[in-house]
Amino acid sequence: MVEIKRGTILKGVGGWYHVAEDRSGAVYKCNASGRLRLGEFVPAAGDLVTFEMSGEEGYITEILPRSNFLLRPAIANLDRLFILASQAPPVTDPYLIDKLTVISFYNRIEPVVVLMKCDLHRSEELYGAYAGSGIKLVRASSVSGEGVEEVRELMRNKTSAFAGNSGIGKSSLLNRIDNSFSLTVGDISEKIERGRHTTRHVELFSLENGGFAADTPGFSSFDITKMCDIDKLQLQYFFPEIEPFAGSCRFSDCVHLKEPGCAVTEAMRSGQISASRYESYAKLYGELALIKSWQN
Ligand SMILES: Nc1nc2c(ncn2[C@@H]2O[C@H](COP(=O)(O)OP(=O)(O)OP(=O)(O)O)[C@@H](O)[C@H]2O)c(=O)[nH]1
Ligand SMILES: [Mg+2]
Ligand SMILES: [Zn+2]
Repeated sequence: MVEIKRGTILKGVGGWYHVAEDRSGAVYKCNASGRLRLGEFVPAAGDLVTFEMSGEEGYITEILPRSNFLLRPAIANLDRLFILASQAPPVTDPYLIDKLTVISFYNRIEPVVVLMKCDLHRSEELYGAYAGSGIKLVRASSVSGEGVEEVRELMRNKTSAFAGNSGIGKSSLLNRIDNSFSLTVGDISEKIERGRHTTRHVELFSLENGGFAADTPGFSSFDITKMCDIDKLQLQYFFPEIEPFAGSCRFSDCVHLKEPGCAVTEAMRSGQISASRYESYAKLYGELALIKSWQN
């Protein structure tokens, strides 16, 4: 009888998939039936699959139900999204961080904001914006080692992805976290090469402490377009620090922009909600309202 194995897809290359078996961690090269590849669910990195071996090669028989799926980069079943940001160059626009935190919550992925290059800049403003937000926040440096252990612990037995603008330090941090990584750091030629290709394949690495992680391209190519699926009226629930105030507004249909008696804008004025986070909420609300008015 053929033994059915279970594993996680690490990457897809030219119709082949590298699958790490759950029990042994061994990686097998597998192909997928046309039914799977042409079906609704094209296998992607992060997919949990069942497979059978025929000689040296494997054959994916089933993709197990996904807890979530991001299209760009194509990655399934993420537990955590590490959003790297800094006030040291390249300085991060908080609006980009906030778009990614919303996408994370919407997809039931836990975001973690990592303030990078803390050896150069403590990023006080960003720290202030996220410290009371209900979003996990870590200060880190791949030079001093600050925060490395904390990030490593957050990754244990989880599937994680790292996002952040080019040069923020994603590859440097992953290299320090786990010996499975030997990613190129600050390599100009690699960046030029990457610029020519709009799609870049995602690769998950097995972590020594259990779990998987992927380095991903910058914010620009992230799944921001998928924002359109989010209903502007739901947006408030994807800001953990706004939600608790949302029920206390004078009007039950308050969207916390210009309404009188709004508990959210009041909390912002009294410093309980950061002004930068509130601004992102208002800006995103405006963008979502615009998308919907085009579609209707
Ligand atoms: N001072 C300081 N420099 C850092 C830190 N992390 C990374 N760097 C430097 O920042 C530059 C970019 O780091 P990378 O790790 O290549 O950045 P990346 O986010 O992977 O960039 P892309 O691969 O282009 O998306 C390199 O010169 C690193 O040495 C840090 O914590 N502190
Ligand atoms: Mg990199
Ligand atoms: Zn309100």
